[in-house]
Amino acid sequence: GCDWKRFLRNNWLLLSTVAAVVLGIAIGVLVREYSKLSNLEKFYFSFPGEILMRMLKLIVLPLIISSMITGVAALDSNISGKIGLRAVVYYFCTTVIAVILGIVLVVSIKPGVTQKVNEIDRTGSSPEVSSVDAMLDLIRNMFPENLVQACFQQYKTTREEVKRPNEPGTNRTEASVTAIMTTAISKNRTKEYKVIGMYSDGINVLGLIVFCLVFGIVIGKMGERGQILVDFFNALSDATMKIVQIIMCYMPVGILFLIAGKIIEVEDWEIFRKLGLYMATVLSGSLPPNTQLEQSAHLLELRCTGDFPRLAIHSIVILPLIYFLIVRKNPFRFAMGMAQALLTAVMISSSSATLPVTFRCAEEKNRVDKRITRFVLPVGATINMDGTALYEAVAAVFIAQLNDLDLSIGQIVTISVTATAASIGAAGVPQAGLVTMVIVLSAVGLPAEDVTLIIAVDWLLDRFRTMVNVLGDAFGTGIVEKLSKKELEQMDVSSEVNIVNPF
Ligand code: DAS
Repeated sequence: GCDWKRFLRNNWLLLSTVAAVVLGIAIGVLVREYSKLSNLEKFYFSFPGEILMRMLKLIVLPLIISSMITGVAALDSNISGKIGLRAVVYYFCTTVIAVILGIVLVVSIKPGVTQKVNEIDRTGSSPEVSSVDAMLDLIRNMFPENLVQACFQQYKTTREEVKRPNEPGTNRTEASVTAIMTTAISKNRTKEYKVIGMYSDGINVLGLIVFCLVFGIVIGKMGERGQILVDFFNALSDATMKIVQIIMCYMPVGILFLIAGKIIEVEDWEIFRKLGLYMATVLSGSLPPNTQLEQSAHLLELRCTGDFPRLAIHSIVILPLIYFLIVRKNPFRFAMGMAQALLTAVMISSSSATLPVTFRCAEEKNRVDKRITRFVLPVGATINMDGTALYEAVAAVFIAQLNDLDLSIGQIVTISVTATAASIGAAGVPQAGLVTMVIVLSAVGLPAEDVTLIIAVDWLLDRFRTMVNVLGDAFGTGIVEKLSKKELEQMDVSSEVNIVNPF
């Protein structure tokens, strides 16, 4: 009776999004089967989905800026320091756990060992990118030279620019990655032309976060004169969240067309059948050599799908366990509260564009303190990527196995460290993890060009690692909130004392 109605009222958005996914898949499959759409028509088809993506990306910029600044300004710098430290420790520990989990499993299961890559054409040079370059580029991004430009950073993606990556100020990682992809494409190693462009539209979130952090602290300390700015950004933050609410009403429509459009567009339809077969093999516990599956041409890519079980262990066992041990509440209930955000992450494979939804779920459904979410979520979405870290470590070991290379303990440690760094450096945009993988490969002397071996399945894996990334951020808010309870309560008391009646 009444309970049922309440449930509907509280969850109508989630329910209609789920319905949209189901309907989208059905429509996608039907259109694919029964009509021959031209490429252009396929492109038109997902138009409503494209609009959703644009709206989400649009709102991310004011969201990050206003929430970071007000989040930091609202806290005493002493307290925000403590909260920040806790968040960073959590991010770091969970990322390292993810990497270790990935490495232990891939080293013991050895998915890449039986397959040889002799057939791969290795002529032509792939440009070099060292881990030093990667670190420098990461730090470089923290200090954008132009704040306005940081909001719509244009990565260097033309061939012309790739030719001279040695100029001062050039982000060598990006330049090299582009060169590698260009070579791969010219050798026809990949059909995913989009890859080249994937890095080209983005916000330099890391740079903005660093700036907003400093800005928030400064205006928080300025007293009365700073208050006008604090008020301004508070109002901006409220307005932004209102707009997010509006966008979310459009969400089911957008998602329906996104998923249907993707199903129509996928070329390698076989991937799903083989995936099922592969998963069945993995789940049944063994990988018998020379099965039919083993010989199939796509084995190379399929091996990487071992990432699914790994990602699942991290998100169903490890993260919930950490949450339970610290917060002492039901982690799955918390995860259910995040359902809308997790679903969105799978659908759009970008943790940055999912951020508005993550905010709403954490604040409205899970009732996490806004002083925590505002400050902790934007940072988490940018630097905390458990799924990406796991994936990069696994893929690097996998590629080493394909190359018949026995990794020493030292090299495995190097892979772990660079995979952690690469996940921090990866932007929260689709397939960013594939790009920063180049760093991991170069660090242990593997052919960086081999990232192209796993491109074919990356779009699919990307969706699930993005979900794990978002889940990790979400649990982080709950955990940091619990750990900071004392400070937050103290602040309530002291702010009550400090309220001065202006009249
Ligand atoms: N898809 C990215 C994200 O938004 C990261 C990745 O490509 O690994 O989290």
